[in-house]
Amino acid sequence: MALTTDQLDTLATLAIEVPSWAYGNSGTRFKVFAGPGGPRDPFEKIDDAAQVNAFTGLAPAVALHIPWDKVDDWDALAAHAADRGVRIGTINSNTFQDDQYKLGSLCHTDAAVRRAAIDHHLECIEIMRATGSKDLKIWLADGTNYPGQDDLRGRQDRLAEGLAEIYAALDADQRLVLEYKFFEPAFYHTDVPDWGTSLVQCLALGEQASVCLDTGHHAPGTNIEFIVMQLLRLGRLGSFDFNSRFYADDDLIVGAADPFQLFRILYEVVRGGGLKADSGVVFMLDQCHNIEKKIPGQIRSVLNVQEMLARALAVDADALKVAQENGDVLGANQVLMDAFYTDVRSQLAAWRGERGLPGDPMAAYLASGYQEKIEADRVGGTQASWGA
Ligand code: AOS
Ligand code: ZN
Repeated sequence: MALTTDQLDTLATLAIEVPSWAYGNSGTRFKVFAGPGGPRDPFEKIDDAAQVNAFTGLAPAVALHIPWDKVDDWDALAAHAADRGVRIGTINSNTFQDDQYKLGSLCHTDAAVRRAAIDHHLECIEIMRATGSKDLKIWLADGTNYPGQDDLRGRQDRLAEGLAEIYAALDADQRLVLEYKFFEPAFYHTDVPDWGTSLVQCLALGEQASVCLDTGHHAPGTNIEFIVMQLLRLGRLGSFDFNSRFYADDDLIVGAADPFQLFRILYEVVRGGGLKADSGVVFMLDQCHNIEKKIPGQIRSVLNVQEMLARALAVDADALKVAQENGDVLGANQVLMDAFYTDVRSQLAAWRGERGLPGDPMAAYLASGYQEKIEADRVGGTQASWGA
């Protein structure tokens, strides 16, 4: 089963945002292994991210995390990105690393802490204006560890208040995307634990607020593609944070743990119009590469998304519809599985060749000498890391 020209053209619309923090050192609470050649500042992170785009043509934007990626001159950073053929994508706020946020940020009982958290987001919006970024992504570590520790309802009201003030500061062409996560770092309750809570808060804010779905933020067994379908149906799927997981929020390479799940998610994206420019869906990665080299890890990630998207596009929609309407249970399932089992690799290699890209981006990167060069050149300074 080969992809048609139309399907290949649709595939060409895929644009992935890579996370700046994927290029720095990361690890677990047990150990962070430093890798030679790690970027020392946001400019070098963008240099590395630009390599992913240069070899795959799939990653034209870089998501930043504030304050990790703060620079004195935002114009210079945006210009640097443009010079490297990429742009600044989503701005991620961070209210999880200051001591003052131990008991929460926007949901904290202390108005002074809430003020600090709101002001941080207002600063992020200024950075969006300076860099041309259109999306503010909010993930809150807010929650509690023990029943009775705080008033669940009070926290939800404070959250709504804080978000409303941040939302009111957005320009007409900017958006707020609210990420949910069912646990961690809080273990009893999380203030935005699920897509329903995120959606309810977004609906109260207005049209410029949507849900961010991180694929690692669900209980095991959750049918994530159902959530994708529902949010697209409601026009409120703002963005993905793609990664994969075996156990919790593992932040491993997307498609590594369960390619079939990624296929099912991307099938619902195709089915729900999520690839169309006016859908507003941003395809971000949120990953860490603890033991593998970062740039190859990111190249593998964007290729995995492309490959599963190609298979999702290969679903014979007409045959599927007929089987579904006839109540042909196994026939319908087979149509989907036929597409999933389609080996699209040689067709994708040819497709890349037609676009002036290497047929095998991973091999081309490894042969390019870039890795050896950064490992030799980047001596001195402090390597960036998750949480830098
Ligand atoms: C945290 O679990 C979330 O996935 C956030 O998106 C976070 O900002 C990101 O993982 C960077 O740590
Ligand atoms: Zn995330």
